[in-house]
Amino acid sequence: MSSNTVAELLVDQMVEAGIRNVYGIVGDSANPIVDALRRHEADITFVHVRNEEAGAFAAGADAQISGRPTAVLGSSGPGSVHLLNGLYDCQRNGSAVFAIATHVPSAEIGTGYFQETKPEFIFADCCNYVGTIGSAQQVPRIPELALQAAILGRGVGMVILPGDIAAAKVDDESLRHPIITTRPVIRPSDSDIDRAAAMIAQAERIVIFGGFGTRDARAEVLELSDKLKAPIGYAYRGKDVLEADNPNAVGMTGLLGWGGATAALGASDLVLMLGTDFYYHAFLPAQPTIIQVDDNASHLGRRASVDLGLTGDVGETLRALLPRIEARSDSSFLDKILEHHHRDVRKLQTYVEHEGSGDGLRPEMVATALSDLADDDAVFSVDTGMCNVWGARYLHMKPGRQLLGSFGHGSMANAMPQAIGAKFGSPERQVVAICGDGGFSMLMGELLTAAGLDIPVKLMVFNNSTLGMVRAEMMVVGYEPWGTDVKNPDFGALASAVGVHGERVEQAADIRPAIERAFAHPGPALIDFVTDPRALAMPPSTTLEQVKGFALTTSKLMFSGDVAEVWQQAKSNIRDIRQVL
Ligand SMILES: Cc1ncc(C[n+]2csc(CCOP(=O)(O)OP(=O)(O)O)c2C)c(N)n1
Repeated sequence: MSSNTVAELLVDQMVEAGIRNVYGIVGDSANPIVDALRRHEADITFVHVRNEEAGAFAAGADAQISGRPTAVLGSSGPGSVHLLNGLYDCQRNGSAVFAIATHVPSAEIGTGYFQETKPEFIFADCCNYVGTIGSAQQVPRIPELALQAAILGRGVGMVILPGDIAAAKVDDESLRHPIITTRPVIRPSDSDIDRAAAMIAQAERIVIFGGFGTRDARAEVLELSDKLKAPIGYAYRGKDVLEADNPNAVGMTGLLGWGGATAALGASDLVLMLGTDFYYHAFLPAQPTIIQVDDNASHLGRRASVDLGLTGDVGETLRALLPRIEARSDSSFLDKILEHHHRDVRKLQTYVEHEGSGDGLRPEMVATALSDLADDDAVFSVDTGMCNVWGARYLHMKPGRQLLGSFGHGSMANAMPQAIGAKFGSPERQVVAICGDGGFSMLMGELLTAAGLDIPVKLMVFNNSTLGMVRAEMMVVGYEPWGTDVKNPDFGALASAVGVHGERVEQAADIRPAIERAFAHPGPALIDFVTDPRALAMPPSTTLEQVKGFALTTSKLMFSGDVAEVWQQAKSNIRDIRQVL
């Protein structure tokens, strides 16, 4: 008979797996686990958040920044249901997160007991593995499986644990084994690598398009680009890897796209998709030959009509491929795309250099100032919404900088809790959250987490008093914007009231000094930037349908008598409009 309870052994296994931080909220059924965590305080930190959803966002960010698995804890019923949205984010971002959902007493399961839910069903779709611990005899095996599913499967591994079983003694630890945390090296066969080399030799205008899977292969991707004289475009999750210090970087394509990437893809005859599961296949051209490399075979060919799909780590694959490729001297395609790229980048400077004639600060100016003033190895998190656009276009990546977002799940409210998790994951680095006002207010309780635990995150709220991205989406397809206004307080004053350094900025001249003060402040800080709600982000290429949609919306507004709104919209974006015309 072991001397451990299920809860004690579980926490022991978490420590052994390398988990240092557990995010969550206590609850009756979780008490045995919380008590075990208390006794392991030297090895593992319990981060008491204000909403379990935020805990899950934070855990995912911590895992991504630290490279270690992390954990979340939600108690029976509502406590674990709150985890759901954040766990989806972790799963879609491939973050190794061990989730503990405690459950109603085992004897009551199936009776519709107080707080009873069916966690196996609720979480089935957002976890690599969900294991219910129905008796102490299933420990240590079920936690082992869940931990390994999180770490080896890069996603969420969950255990469901009734409170009474958490407190029960473990009978037999004989099946305990060291948690397996090492992933295999995956590389395509030599014959497939030869095929790829032959296809590359045939092509004239080659473009590399990379994503998160290039993370450990930056040097190899840059070497390939240099050898082939191929421009490098990237998905959002590849931006912090491939933009930094890369003379051949040509930006992003897709809805948030900027720079020369869209033009490069359109003009290419061969695309090398490296470690990317880029969703928006409409932006991947149909005409070129496509070679895709991904260590997850299920990603191959699911977004584009791929001519050759190679299952392999990007680094391993390129190390095998590079010696089989001849270096090229003709850089005319690359030069043309780079010229296009630099022209587009100059266009993006319009509202960095000009204040704009609308109401409020230009978000482009604020984002550029943040990029200029942040540390060389800062971590940024960007909220879903227009902040995604400002982050994509105006945060300049340097080697060592990292970018977090809800890039797979696309949830609002991710930036502040991800910043909290990033700070625990890498306490010595500066962490800057770029928040929408809608996103920030959705999980605003986490301001109290930052204040109460003195977590020195820098929260930058782009307060445009509207759900701006949806407002823009409505206008693009011809709807009158409706249901998008948000009545906000002075978030700077609100931050000050809870003990966080807070400021509100309304004048362009105050942007940089306020950021400098927030960055210099030793504790958490928030700046409420009052930005122009009508600031539009022109897509990389404006389609006729989009122009028609805008024209339709503005004419509807005209006919409904809202001429002032039409005038404001035009005034806010007059410099962009001139460039399109
Ligand atoms: C949880 C959640 N609810 C709704 C949406 C749909 N949505 C996407 S962006 C957005 C608006 C975001 O507004 P805000 O945070 O104010 O940022 P802005 O776009 O104005 O910069 C909405 C409602 C979502 N993605 N996630």
